[in-house]
Amino acid sequence: MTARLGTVLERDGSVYRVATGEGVIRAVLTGKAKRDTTRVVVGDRVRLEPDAESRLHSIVGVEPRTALLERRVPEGRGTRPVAANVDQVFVVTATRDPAPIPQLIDRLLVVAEANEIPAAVVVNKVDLDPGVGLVERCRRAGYTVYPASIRTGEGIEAFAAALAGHVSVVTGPSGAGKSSLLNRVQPGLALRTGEISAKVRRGRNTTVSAVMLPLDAGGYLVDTPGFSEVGLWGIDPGELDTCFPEFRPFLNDCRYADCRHRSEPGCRVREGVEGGAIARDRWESYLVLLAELEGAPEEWE
Ligand SMILES: Nc1nc2c(ncn2[C@@H]2O[C@H](COP(=O)(O)OP(=O)(O)OP(=O)(O)O)[C@@H](O)[C@H]2O)c(=O)[nH]1
Ligand SMILES: [Mg+2]
Ligand SMILES: [Zn+2]
Repeated sequence: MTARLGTVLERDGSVYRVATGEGVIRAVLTGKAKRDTTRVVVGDRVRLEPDAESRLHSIVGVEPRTALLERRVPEGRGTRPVAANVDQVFVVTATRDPAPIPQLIDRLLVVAEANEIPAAVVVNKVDLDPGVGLVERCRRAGYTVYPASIRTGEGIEAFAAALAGHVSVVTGPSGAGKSSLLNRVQPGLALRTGEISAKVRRGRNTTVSAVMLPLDAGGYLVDTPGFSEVGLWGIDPGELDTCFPEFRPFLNDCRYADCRHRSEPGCRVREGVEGGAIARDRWESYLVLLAELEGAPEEWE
């Protein structure tokens, strides 16, 4: 029997929704795949076989991944894979409601960089506040920024064009407007969105798990639940500097090859900060993340 291939769109308990050439089917992990695979995630390309006894297909194998976006929940143990085979990440932040947290944006950008997935930033809710400083900050760091508003429609076309033909993930704090933006890009999606006040009261997200959605314009996008904290893991502290694109031109010229760009003599990054080529608060984000990585135990607990 020849297994056919599909792309995992969503997981509901132990059942996966998988897109195949003949439509969307439901499948479960069985046998060898269950033993060998730590986790099947949204975006995974899986091999499927029909199961004679049940209406569900069996996932009998997972194709090698080209990329895996994962993150660590600080209170949790180990890492949580979010999506496989994505080729770009959009960090979505609001200009207001909720107030943007530049440090959190930097963390999410570092997660993308460390996973070697190109990242861009969507600065949403520009109808509430133009967020000029925020837009500038991200552009100066070297990122493409899409100022956007689902109320005025600003930036939606440019964002939609950037999604077309790609497999993209949107990530960012709860309430930033990720699901709202995706609904606006493709109105038929009808993703659930929520009022901020209701979220705060309930203390939970409107979007509860990652889901991959086919786009009419070609490609897929993955909506993820927002979160307030993201832990870093598995990044060599000595390589964190390369996760800040605007640091890269300076990295080879520090006096010490293993410079951590704190207060070492002859540090070009530090000079870049003093001279204004690197934004000070980006460097400060770097220092916070560096300390976190240096303090992190090699293995979890
Ligand atoms: N004024 C304004 N409100 C917006 C905009 N985009 C989204 N909102 C509102 O912000 C609230 C949160 O939007 P969601 O799309 O649910 O946010 P989310 O990022 O998907 O949140 P989680 O699923 O919890 O992670 C909703 O009430 C939206 O109507 C915008 O551009 N301008
Ligand atoms: Mg959402
Ligand atoms: Zn240095």
